[in-house]
Amino acid sequence: PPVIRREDYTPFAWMVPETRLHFDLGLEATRVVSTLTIARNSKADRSPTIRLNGDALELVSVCVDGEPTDSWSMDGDDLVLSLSGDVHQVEIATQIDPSANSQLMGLYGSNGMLCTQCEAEGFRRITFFPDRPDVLSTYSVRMEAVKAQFPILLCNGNKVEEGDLEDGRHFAEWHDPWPKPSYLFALVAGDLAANSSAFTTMSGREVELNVWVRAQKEGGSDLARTEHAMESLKKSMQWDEETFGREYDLDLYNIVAVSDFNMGAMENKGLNVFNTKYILADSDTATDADFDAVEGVIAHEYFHNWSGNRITCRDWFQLSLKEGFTVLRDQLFSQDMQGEAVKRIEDVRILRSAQFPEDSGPLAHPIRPDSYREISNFYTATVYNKGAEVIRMIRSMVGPQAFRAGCDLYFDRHDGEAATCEDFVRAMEDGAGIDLQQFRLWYSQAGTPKVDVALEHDGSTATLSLKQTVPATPGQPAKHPMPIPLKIALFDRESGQHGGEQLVVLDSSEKELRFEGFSRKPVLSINRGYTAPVAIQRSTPRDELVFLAAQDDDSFARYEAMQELVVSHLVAVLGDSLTDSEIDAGRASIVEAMRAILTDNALDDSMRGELMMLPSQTYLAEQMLAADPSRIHAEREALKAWVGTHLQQQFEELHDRATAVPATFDAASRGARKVKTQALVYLAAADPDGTAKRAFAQFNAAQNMTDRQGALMVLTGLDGVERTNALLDFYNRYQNNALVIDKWFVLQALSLHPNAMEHVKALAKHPDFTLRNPNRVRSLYMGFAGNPHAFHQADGEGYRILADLILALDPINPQTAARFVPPLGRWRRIEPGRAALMRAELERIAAAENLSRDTFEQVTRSLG
Ligand code: B3K
Ligand code: ZN
Repeated sequence: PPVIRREDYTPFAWMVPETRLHFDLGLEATRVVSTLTIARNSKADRSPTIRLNGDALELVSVCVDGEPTDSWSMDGDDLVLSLSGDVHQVEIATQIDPSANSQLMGLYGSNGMLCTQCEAEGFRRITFFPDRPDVLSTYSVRMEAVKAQFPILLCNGNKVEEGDLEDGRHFAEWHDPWPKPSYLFALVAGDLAANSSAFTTMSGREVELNVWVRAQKEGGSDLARTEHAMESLKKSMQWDEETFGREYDLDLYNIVAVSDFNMGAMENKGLNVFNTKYILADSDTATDADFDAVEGVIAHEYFHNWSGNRITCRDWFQLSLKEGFTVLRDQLFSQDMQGEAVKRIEDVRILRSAQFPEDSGPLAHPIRPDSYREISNFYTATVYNKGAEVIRMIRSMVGPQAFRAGCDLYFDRHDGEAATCEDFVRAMEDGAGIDLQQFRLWYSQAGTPKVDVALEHDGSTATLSLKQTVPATPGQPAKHPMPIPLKIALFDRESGQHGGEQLVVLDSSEKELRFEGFSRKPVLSINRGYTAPVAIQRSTPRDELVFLAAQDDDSFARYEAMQELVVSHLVAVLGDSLTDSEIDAGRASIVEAMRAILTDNALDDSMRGELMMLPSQTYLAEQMLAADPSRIHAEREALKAWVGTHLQQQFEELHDRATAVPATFDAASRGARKVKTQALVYLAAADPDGTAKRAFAQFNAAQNMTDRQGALMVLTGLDGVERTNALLDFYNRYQNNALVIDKWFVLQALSLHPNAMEHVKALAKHPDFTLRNPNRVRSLYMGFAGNPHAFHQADGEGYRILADLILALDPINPQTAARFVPPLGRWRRIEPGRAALMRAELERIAAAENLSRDTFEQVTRSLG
C-alpha cells in the first residue's frame, strides 16, 4: 500500500456542489443511485478526468449528462471518468451487500438495522465519490425500504417528505442544507424507538431532539436507559452557547445507538451514530464512570457540529484540527459539570497511560502527522489527547478571555471551509494576540519533552534551573526547543503558604529564573494544573513531596506529589539501588502520605479517591528504558500490600463510613462509592480472605453498578467461593445486557488472579464471545493486553494469544484488528528476553498473506 504524504496535498480538480442519492435499502442487497452535479474547480489544475473513489462496490451503470457512457475505466477500486466540459451531471448506480460488511465501514447491518460509518474513508464503500474532506456538497437523499422491516428511515438534515409505496414499502426524503464532506454522511434504517425532547437555542430556534434505540429487544427496550444521554445533550447545547457562543443550526438533532461500532461515536451532521456503550446508562447497569463517559462523548460529538462540521479538515493530516480542539472543548465542559480538579487528574492519567507510550514507541507521530498508509491508524491518543493539550497550552498562555476571542475569530473566518491546523494557529495569533511562531513546533515535532528541574537557594535568592530535551522519534532524530508553559508556586515550608502562582515559559534549551525574598529554601510546586504535556524530571526530597501531597492548594500538584513519591520509590526499588533501610524509609513516607490522605477531613471523597490511586503499570514502565513487566507488577503489588497492611484499620474505617452513605447521584455519594472500592483494593492486597468477605458483602448489598462492579473487580483477583459465586450471579443477572456482559469479560481479563491467562483462553471459547462485535473483542483482549502479569508471562504465550487474535480478526475487521498491534510494538522498551518474543510475533503477523492495509502499516512500523 502506498504512503500518502502531507506535503503532496493538491486541491481536487472538481467541485461537487450537489449530491442526490437514492437508496433502495435491503440487508442483503442495497441499490444506490447517485447523481452528482460537478463543476471544474477554478482553484485547481484542469484535469481531463474525474477520479471517484470506490471500495468493494459493484458498478451497475454510469451516465453522464443523462446518457449512458463508456468513457470510464477502473484504476484499482476507483472509477475514472473522462470529461470534456466544465459542468456535468454524473449518474452512477451501484449495488452493495450490507450484511456482508463485517468491517463496519460504509453501510452495514447491525442487529437487523442498517447504519453507516463513513469517517474517514467509508463513503466510498457506499458509492463512487471524491471521498476526501475538502470536497463539500449539499445532500438530498431518498430512502426506500420495506416498512415492516425498517419503519424508521433517518438521514442528515431535515426530513422533507415521507409516504407509503406499493408492496408494503415506504420512503423518506431528507435534505441537509449545510454543505459537508462525504465522511459526515449518515443514514439509519430500522425498527427504532425514540426518547424525544426539545431544546430552544439562544436565538429562539426550537430543536427537536431524539435518542433512538432498537425498539424490540429481548429483556425489554433500552429506551429507559436513554435519559442521561438526553440530559447530557441539552447540557452540551447550553454550555456551548454560554462558553463558546456556538449555537445549533438545524431544527432536528438525532442520535442513534448501535451495538456494533468500531469507535465511540460519530458526529454526522444532524444524525450522530453512537456505540450503545456511550448512550445506555442507568444506575443498575452503568457505573458512575460510565455516566461521565456518556456525558463526555455526547458533548464531544455535539461540539463537533462547529469544530469539525461547520469548519472541517482540508485533508486527514489536519485531523487534530477537529479532534484535538473538540477533545479540549469536551474536557472543559466536563470540568464544569463534574469539577475541575478531578477531571483534570483523570485526563492527565489518560494522557500518561495512552499517549506517553505512543510518543516513546515506534508509532510516535506529531499531532499533525506527515505521512500515513491507512488514516484509520491515526485516530490516536496523540492526535486526540495530546492535540487537546497543545491547544490547552495556548489557552493557559493567553488566558480564557483572549482564548475565546481567538476561537471566535477562527469560527468566523473559516465557517464553511475545509481548514488546516495552520489556519487555527493563525486565527489564535490574530484573535488572541500572541506570537505562536515557535509554538508551531508542537504541531510538527513528536515525542514527550523532558524538563529537568533544579531549585537552589542562596541568601535570599531562590534559583530555578530548567532544561528541556525533546527525545528523538522515528523520522525525527533531532529536535528544536519548544515553548513549554509551566505554572509554578514557591511554598514557604513553615507557613504552608506561597506568594502567588506564576506562569513561566521555557522557550530555549535552558533557562534560569531568580526569585528574591526567600530567607529559607522554598518548596517548588511546578507544572501546576499540568499546564504542559511534558515529563518533569527532578529529585525532590521525600519530605517535600509529603508536604506537597498534604498541603498544595493546587489539586493536580497535590496528586502529582503523591504520584512522584510512589514513582521515585518504585523506580529506585526496581533499579536495585536501595538498601533495606532505604526501602523501609521510602515505604514509610508513602504510608505517612497515604495516612494524611485517608484522614484529611477537608478533602472530599472524590478527590481522596484520586489521591489514593497508585501510578499505573504503564506509567511506571515509561520511566524505564527496558522494563521488566513482571517485576514492576510484583513491586507495585507488594507496595499495595504494604500500605494496606500498615493502614488496614484506616482503610476498613473508610470502607465502613463510605458504605453507610446512602446511594444517590450527588457528589458526596459518588465520592463515597469511589473510595469504597479503592479501600477494597488495598485491603485485598493486605488481607485477601477477610477482604473477600467484605467485597462479597458489598457485591450483595449493591444498589448500583458502581458498587457491584467495584466489588466484583476485587473479587476476580482473589480465590475462593466468593469469587465463583459473584461471577456466576453477575452473569445470570445480566446475561441479556451485552454492555454489562462486556464488563464481566473485561474484569476477568484484567484480573490479578494468577490464572488470568487460562481464564482468558476459556472466555474466548464462551458462547457469548464473538469476533464480530468490537465491544466484546475489546473487552476480552484489551483487558488482557493491559494485564501485565498475564500478557507478559515470561514464556511469551500472552504475545502469541494476541497475535493469533490479530490474525483471526484482520480479515473480519481490519480497523479493530490493527488496534491490537501497539501492545506488541512496545518490545523495544521491554527487557530483551520478552522483547525477542514480542518481535517474533510481530514478524509472524507480517509474514501472513493478504494482511489488511491497517494491520500491515502498524506491524511494519512496529518492527521498524
Ligand atoms: N470522528 C469520529 C472518529 C471516527 C473514526 C473512524 N475511523 C469520532 C470522534 O472523534 O468524534
Ligand atoms: Zn471527535
